[in-house]
Amino acid sequence: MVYSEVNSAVPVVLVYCGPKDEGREREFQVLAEAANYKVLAYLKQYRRASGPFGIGRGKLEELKDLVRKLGAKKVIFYQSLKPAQVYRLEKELGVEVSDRIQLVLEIFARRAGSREAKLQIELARLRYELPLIRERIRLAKLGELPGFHGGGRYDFDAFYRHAVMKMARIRRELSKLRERKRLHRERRARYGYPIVAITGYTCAGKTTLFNALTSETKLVDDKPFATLSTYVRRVNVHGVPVLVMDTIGFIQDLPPFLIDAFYATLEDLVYSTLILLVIDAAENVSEIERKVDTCLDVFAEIGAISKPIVGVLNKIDLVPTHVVDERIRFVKERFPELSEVIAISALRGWGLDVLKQVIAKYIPHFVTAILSIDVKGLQEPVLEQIYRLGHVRRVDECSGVLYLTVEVRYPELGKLLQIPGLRLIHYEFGRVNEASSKWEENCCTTDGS
Ligand SMILES: Nc1nc2c(ncn2[C@@H]2O[C@H](COP(=O)(O)OP(=O)(O)OP(=O)(O)O)[C@@H](O)[C@H]2O)c(=O)[nH]1
Ligand SMILES: [Mg+2]
Repeated sequence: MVYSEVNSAVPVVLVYCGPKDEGREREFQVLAEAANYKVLAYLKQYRRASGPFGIGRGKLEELKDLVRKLGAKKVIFYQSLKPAQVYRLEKELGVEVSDRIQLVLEIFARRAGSREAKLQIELARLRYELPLIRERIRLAKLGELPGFHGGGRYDFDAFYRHAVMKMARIRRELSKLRERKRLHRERRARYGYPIVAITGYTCAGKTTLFNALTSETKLVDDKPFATLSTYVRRVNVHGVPVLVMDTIGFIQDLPPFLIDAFYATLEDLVYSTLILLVIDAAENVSEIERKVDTCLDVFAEIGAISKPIVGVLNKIDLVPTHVVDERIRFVKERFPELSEVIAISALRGWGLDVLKQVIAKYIPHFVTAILSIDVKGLQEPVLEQIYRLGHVRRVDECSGVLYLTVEVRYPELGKLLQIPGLRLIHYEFGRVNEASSKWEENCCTTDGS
């Protein structure tokens, strides 16, 4: 297929090699355009990529022809290419060759705002490029390739060493940033706010929903990966304070190293109380299926699949009511792991009241906490205050320390923790009789029995 319309900057030819899949094929082009490429032509081969060039000889000739005739400056492959394939292809085609992972990295790099996001992208880019540099070193040593930027072979070695050192530096800085985040998370947990995480495939409308729930004005865009960091805001849902979290969108076929480097921002999901999985209801069922599958795979990978997950079919302003009903039925049947499925339009504010009712249903209204206080410093008014705020279910004493098992309405937990001398040992959402065996274990170890 050859395109005549002009889009933007660098002219490219896209190559898709794999099973026929309209959703994936279209998404690849959307990504290329989001990275500001002008797509001149899109070559497709519906079979497994293999061989020294990743495509068959016949297709390679076709590709060469297209590149020459259309004046393309770059060729981008859907499938990940091995370093040796990149160099063979570049030699044959006479233009730069890259792949979809590189494309995703370019978009991330263009859009990253926070320091953490920038570092994660830089680390992912270096991890991706290191094998390519290694291959260049190998070829230079075999005398098959001139030195880097026209220099000698040692330029490659120096560049490689520099990249390795830079990666170590970035890892150190990232681990400091993550430690700070961990402390933030602990503080949040200390005050007992449940977290409602807004997740979903890229462009599903997560940030639009986040803005609607929190009255924020975070960037919304019709291009993929508008959001690259998690944002958290406190809101009241039916009188209960809740932290609402916007997250980075998912996309199919990401290599593990990119998930590792980038989706570390998603570790917050593991600490959430409820996951909202935003789904674009305006897409057809096979797209919905592909995208929800991708999201659930990531949840499983990061260990968040056991949370209650509510499917939120968004953009219902774009489809007739009977289609919305069909989509709801389809998602419920196809994904029984979703606790329930509701329909909204984040843009128009439709269905947000129902959404809040659903959120209220899943967030616990009670917390069971184990608190400790020194018997020596204990005074009557302190005990009175504790009894007024919560329901003391059990009192144990061990080596001059009192351990209190208190059931408290969850908005009151913050007040309880402000009582001088009182320390939070452990807490769990729910009343005492709802608490898990883990809670029982914890209780037993605390009172020394
Ligand atoms: N018609 C309609 N458009 C919507 C709705 N919600 C979001 N959109 C549009 O969908 C596009 C993507 O919205 P975002 O909120 O940026 O989506 P996102 O899921 O945060 O995307 P990423 O951060 O890139 O992963 C924007 O053009 C929004 O205006 C909706 O309810 N109805
Ligand atoms: Mg977003």
